[in-house]
Amino acid sequence: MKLKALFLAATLAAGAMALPAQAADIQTRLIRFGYGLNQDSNQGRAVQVFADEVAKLSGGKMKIRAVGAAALGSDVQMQQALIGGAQEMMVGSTATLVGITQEMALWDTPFLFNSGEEADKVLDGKTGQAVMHKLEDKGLVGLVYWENGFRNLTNSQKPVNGPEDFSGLKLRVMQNNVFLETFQRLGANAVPLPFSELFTALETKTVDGQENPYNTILSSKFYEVQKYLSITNHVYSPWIVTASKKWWDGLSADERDVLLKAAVVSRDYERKDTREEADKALAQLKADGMQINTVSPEAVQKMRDTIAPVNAQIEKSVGSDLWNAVQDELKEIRKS
Ligand code: TF8
Repeated sequence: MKLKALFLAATLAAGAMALPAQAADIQTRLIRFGYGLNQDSNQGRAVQVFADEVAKLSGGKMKIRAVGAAALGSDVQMQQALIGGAQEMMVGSTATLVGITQEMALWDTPFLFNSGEEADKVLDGKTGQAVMHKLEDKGLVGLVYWENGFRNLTNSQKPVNGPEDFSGLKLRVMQNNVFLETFQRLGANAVPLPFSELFTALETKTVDGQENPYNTILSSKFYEVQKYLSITNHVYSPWIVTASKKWWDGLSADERDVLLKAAVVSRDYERKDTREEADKALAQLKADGMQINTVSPEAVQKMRDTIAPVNAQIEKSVGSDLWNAVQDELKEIRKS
């Protein structure tokens, strides 16, 4: 009798574990998820992981329709579609959100993080989450940060060995005042452009260069139109997965839970994949014929000094509380 009861309880427990997706309050949903890079990129791979996980956790009821290569629009256009409720989800640079939520400018601080692991701790910690939640006042819901990566400079004209080499270069920057001012201070002619227009702008020599992580320089084939890659690591860029708040507010708790859980799975996959691929991407860019130089620590220090005034501007737009909170968190992290 006892054994039978035990067996029954165990079977029920096993059944219950397989059950949630069916029993949970989950509707059949089609979720349009846009992103800017090619499908064959660290971004595209992680979107696929997210889509698979959402399907799994929802018992196939929630279906992600992933659309890459900015086919649904640039980051800024997609953000507006999310706010208006015409699109459900996207992933893109935090830098392109600064026009909507100025606190995001915190992540544009040049040389803020020394490693991806430091960035993870701050972004997933108190300050990172506080900044993310600011989006909700503006009609967006932030789910997780992914790694875009440390940014490096490419151009078609010359190797950049220090701040003096920026003069005369026409560089595309993200549509964001911090990036604009940073590169103006370095002496470049900085031109804000959406990423979706960048390849053509480089190809037609509308601009001489741009800056992005190795993975993106490779997956967007910039090596076809850029000769020089100068390693500066001048800023760490996060990506952020966002949802339309209009739409999110109409989801059940179970549906939100599926999306949040899948987002965390995709985040962990994406950061690992991005870090593993970065070194390989650099080697591949070299093999593809790019001329690569590492900017010396002394020259990097000169760059830092030249752009230091940008920090005051960032502190002003994000507020001293957030600014100091990140500095304190970094001090704590660097102690251990
Ligand atoms: C940039 C960004 C982009 C990303 C991507 C489109 O340079 O680094 O690569 O925003 O999601 O614009």
